[in-house]
Amino acid sequence: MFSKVLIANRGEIALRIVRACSELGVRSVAVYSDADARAPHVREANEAVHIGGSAASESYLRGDAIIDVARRTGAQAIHPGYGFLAEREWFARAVVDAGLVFVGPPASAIAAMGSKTAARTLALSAGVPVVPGTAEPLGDAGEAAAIAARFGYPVLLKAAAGGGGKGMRLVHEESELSAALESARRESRNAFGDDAVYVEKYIEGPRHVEIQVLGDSHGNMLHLGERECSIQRRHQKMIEEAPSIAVSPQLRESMGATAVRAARSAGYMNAGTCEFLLDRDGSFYFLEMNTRLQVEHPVTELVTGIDIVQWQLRIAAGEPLPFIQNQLSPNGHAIECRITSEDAFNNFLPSTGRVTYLRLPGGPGVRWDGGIGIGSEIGLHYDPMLAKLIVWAPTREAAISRMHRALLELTVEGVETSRDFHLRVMEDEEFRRGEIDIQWLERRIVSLTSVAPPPEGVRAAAIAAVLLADRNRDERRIPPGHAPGHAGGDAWLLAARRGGLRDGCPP
Ligand code: MV4
Repeated sequence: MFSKVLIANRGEIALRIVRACSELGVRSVAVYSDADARAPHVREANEAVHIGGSAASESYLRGDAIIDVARRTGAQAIHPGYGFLAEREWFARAVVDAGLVFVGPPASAIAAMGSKTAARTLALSAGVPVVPGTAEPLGDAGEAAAIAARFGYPVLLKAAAGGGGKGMRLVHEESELSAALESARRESRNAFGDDAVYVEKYIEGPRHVEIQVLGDSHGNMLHLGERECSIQRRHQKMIEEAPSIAVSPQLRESMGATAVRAARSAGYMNAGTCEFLLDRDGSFYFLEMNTRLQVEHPVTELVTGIDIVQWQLRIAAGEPLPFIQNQLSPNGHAIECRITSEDAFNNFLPSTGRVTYLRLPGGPGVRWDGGIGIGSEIGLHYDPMLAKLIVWAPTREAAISRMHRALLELTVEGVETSRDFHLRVMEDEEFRRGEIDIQWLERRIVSLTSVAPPPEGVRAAAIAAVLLADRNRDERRIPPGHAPGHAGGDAWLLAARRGGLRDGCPP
């Protein structure tokens, strides 16, 4: 195993990797920007090195500077987390060229899966089902119309360089096609510097189900089952769970074997994820492969008992996987809610400010993967995801109930968060029945976010009560773990509850 690893990331995922390193007896090196000088990932790592300004382009995207820090601190490997440099082929290559280990797939596998048309072609040749459509970029509108007529409308135009829904256009009939093609090209050119567009048959109301794979450097490749990721808004996932209620053991085996085949075809190694659309009739189609650790990896960890980040490090260090596929069936149910600094009741407007109060949930089956603390300044430089709240329980029903309870325990003051939105989803009857697909959230968002917040006076009084209770605690200066209960806070929360606030928590 390595003795020291550099973490080229920030926030909750940097902290998650620090924890994995710590448990493996590996020293961790954090890097940080101006804005993150006092961030939790900096405090928790064994060493931390400043790399530049607050803008990501001046810090977390400076691959050469980061590799330099790894050399100077004696780190043997770099873990990129997700986002930033995680899927940049040139970075993976530069790390290896510097004599270091990239904790992730080979640069060639990142490249192979980076182009959506190339990934489709690769999948097809490996016998992996893809949505009916073209593998080659479209020519003019006439050619597009001929192809679309062959598949039948509606069709979906997609950017070859794409991802995240950019450059994607739904076309219901031929009369809309040429305008849609033009605008898909324009958006794709602006976003990726490439206007190649291809066409697929549109799949109506599918689920987004993805398979986690793990491959070592000895030729072993396993899948860790699926994650249900249909609850998303504008291509940002909000809630994920494992397993999916739409996936039977037989379907899991089939999708899992398919994901492993897709990964092998790209020469994949380390942790990766194959995304599928799962149709209502049980057919599934490979969409793309994410060549990184994903935000939602914890739900898989909780149902398989496998620490994916630790295994990323072990695999990168050359260890073989000791599991066999039939040991890996999911146990119980896990749900993750992404806690973002967005005001769900105001069109998910990003919210900024300083975290003045933070009460974290706990108790049975609750996991908090966070990157904030009291005093954290939430700005606009980085992604609005502050933390992930993840729960495990024996059944889906119990997991939903547990998530609801944990969300009630969570209090974040100083910045708006998605907490109350998640509470509404956990209370939703359709969600509880598992009747979800990729359009579910768009359909339900108005009713989910139209619940009137309590009157401003009650809200202000409750916030004042919570802040006052917190200040009382600070002034007593009792070290954490030695406080005699939570009496002050409880009394105020009780008062707030009598004042008519839902469960005493400020909305
Ligand atoms: C699709 C689709 C329906 N039919 N392809 C969206 C992002 C990109 N990765 C692929 N996406 C989709 N491709 C066909 N042929 C619907 C989507 C889609 C979607 C997919 C996964 C998760 C959320 C989504 C939200 C809207 C559309």
